[in-house]
Amino acid sequence: MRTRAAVAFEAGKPLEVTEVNLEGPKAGEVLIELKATGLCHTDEFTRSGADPEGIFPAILGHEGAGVVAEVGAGVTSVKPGDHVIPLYTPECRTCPSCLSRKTNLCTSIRATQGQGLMPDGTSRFSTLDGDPIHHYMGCSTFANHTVLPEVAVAKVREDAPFDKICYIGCGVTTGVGAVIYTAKVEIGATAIVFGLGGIGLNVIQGLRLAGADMIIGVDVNNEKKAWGERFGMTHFVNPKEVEGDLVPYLVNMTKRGADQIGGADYTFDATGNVGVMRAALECSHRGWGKSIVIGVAPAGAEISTRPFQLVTGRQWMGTAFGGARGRTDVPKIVEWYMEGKIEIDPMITHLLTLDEINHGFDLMHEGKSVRGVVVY
Ligand code: NAD
Ligand code: AHE
Ligand code: ZN
Repeated sequence: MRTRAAVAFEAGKPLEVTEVNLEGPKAGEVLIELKATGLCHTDEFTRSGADPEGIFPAILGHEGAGVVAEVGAGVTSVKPGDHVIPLYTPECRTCPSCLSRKTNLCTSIRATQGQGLMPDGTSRFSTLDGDPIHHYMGCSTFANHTVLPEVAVAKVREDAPFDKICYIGCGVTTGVGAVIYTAKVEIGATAIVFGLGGIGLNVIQGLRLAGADMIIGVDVNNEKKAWGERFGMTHFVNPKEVEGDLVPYLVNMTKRGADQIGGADYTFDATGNVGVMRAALECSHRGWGKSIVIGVAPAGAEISTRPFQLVTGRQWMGTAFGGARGRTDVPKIVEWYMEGKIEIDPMITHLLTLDEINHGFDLMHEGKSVRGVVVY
């Protein structure tokens, strides 16, 4: 079949909206008609050429929602007409990682996914001239239609609006999940969130849901103060306005108890800046602070700190997709949204057509959007 897609032909160049060929689903695969997709900073990271795993040409996008149009042989968990969210972190439930119960990082299709291919080692997308186009993060949601392995498809309730729940395909689950599944934040905790964008604001609402007491938001953009407060932030810090070092400033803010040792119980990096990741670790509490890296850093970037920071009991952790097990947890997070436990609507600041997708990335760069969503 033919479908329309925004194709990244070359790193650093705008996406080109054009017709492409899409082969139907093979055994174990699902054809999805996408209804909406969010624009995540990770799409921009790959488009820009900063992703060491980036392959071109590719159809980017990994934050979608849509309807099953057709299923390949042997598919049993979804059927045509089902409403679904594509998963860049699949859940096969049979690989050693899924069976370990210690991680959400299913390994069943990760090798071919990283090569921009379906599990059989081929691509379903091609140009009208027949040249292959790569898949991206196993999802390729910047297209009217896409094909995914069954293990990478979460079935969700049918009354949930596509232009909101697409955000659960990455940003909401990553931010809220980092708090609930990865950090396992307890009632009354103190927390610092670095970067109040599409991910950081979801960390903040996750902290509110978990019952954290003090939620400090840190961003270089003062316009993010009101955004953070909207979702539960209790204090805001702009590092550019802090005199002296940021870490002691934040440690001082979190001082409590008889010994007056400061530091937050939990800190989160949602910037992708390795200097920020170090600061986040170092302002977590001596003895038990957990610092969670969410941000994705460019090729070649490395993190560092004095080992003393870890010797004295701080834990440096990372999270992908918020530690969520896609087919199990994504339908639950859709329920949380529909029941009003978490908010999504105010964070969707811009609705776009596929033809306007490059403008959506401009808005992200300018710090004007929290989430831009393409509606098909
Ligand atoms: P975004 O562009 O919407 O937000 C980034 C925010 O960080 C902005 O508000 C910006 O002003 C702020 N910022 C930039 N530099 C800063 C600094 N030095 N100090 C404080 N604040 C600073 O991006 P996003 O969509 O929220 O994504 C955030 C990061 O998370 C990206 O690196 C993205 O690739 C990554 N990400 C990771 C996962 C995962 O599974 N681990 C999932 C989604 C996104
Ligand atoms: N390709 C990059 C890594 C990118 C990365 O870490 N991606 C996250 C999801 S970001 C969603 O917006 C992820 O899921 N990581 C786990 C995995 O298996 O990729 C690089 O640096 O090579
Ligand atoms: Zn993302």
